[in-house]
Amino acid sequence: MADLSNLEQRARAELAACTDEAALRIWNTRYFGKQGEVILALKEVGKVPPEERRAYGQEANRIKESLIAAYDGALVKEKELALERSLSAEGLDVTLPGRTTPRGRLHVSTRIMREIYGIFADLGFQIYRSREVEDDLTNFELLNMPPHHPARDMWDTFHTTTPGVLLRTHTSPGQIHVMRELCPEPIRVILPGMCYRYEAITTRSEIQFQQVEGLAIGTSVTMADLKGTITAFAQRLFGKERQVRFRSSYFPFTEPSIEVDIDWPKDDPNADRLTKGTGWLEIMGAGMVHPIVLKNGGYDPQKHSGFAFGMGPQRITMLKYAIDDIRLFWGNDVRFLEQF
Ligand code: FA5
Repeated sequence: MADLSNLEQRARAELAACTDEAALRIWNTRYFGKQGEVILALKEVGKVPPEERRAYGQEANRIKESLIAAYDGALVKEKELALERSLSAEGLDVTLPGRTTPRGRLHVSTRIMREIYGIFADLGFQIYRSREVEDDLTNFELLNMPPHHPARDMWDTFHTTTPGVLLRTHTSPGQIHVMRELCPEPIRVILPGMCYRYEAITTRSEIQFQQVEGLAIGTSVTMADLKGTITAFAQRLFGKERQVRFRSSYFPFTEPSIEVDIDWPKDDPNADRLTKGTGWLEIMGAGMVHPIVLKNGGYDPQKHSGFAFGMGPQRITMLKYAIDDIRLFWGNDVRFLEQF
């Protein structure tokens, strides 16, 4: 059976000898931990002869309560002392500048998208949003790519477990949606959004990237309108000195088709790597809307014509700010993001 008065005296003396918080915590474990002396003394109440049990229990509880109160008081006092010690040792320099709260900002891709929207708004284009999860019919077939058409190989596709449902590989299926909604009205829209391709990730290609599609349909839209629109856009975004190059190309949904390149500054040491030694970076595909696509959208190719383009804003941002790795866009490294 524990000697309660001896236990209390010892505990109080040891508590008084504690000089810091760590010592206090050790004291607490010694007396009130799982195997703590006070806890064990309380448990022993069952072994006490019945006639002494009541008195023993009361005394043990009194000691417990009073030691806990003493410990709590000592802990509070020790914390105050520690604060005083640190204030007098380190001093408080009220002339130090305050800590600034970091300010958030728009992601560089959001900024470039808004810049693109602004330029096309000036040219009379409205924004039309289209879905990212598409069906095979709209992403391929209605764009003149029947099943097994070899052109489908140009877009490595993420399919879903639902047959015929996929992540759009480009914003072009939006052309079908907007045509079917607005036919037979003339159209002048851009369709921005995320696209997905099952491709190898490199410094210039990602599996997830944005595109901005453009579509203009009317009764006398020509290739000259397409070239004029793209040149006006490129020079507003990059400056008048930047050169635009049109190369003939192939897309199943345009006829004729072109690819548009912008010259990369020759003095940039990354020029060779990013332009594969050509000095030009491809920023978009484009062309005159194919008669079959016009028909699928509800328009009569005898009466209507149109142009379309699809550009990659990440590639455009790389050009504008000399960014040498496309993976930085979705890497979420603040050191990169806070530069814009
Ligand atoms: C297309 O996706 C066509 N739908 C574009 C088009 C629209 C042509 C309308 C004609 C009429 P392409 O696969 O070339 O084309 O992609 C267009 C642009 O998206 C490219 O020029 C490039 O800037 C960007 N892009 C393509 N793949 C990636 C990728 N993996 N990572 C980043 N940007 C990409």
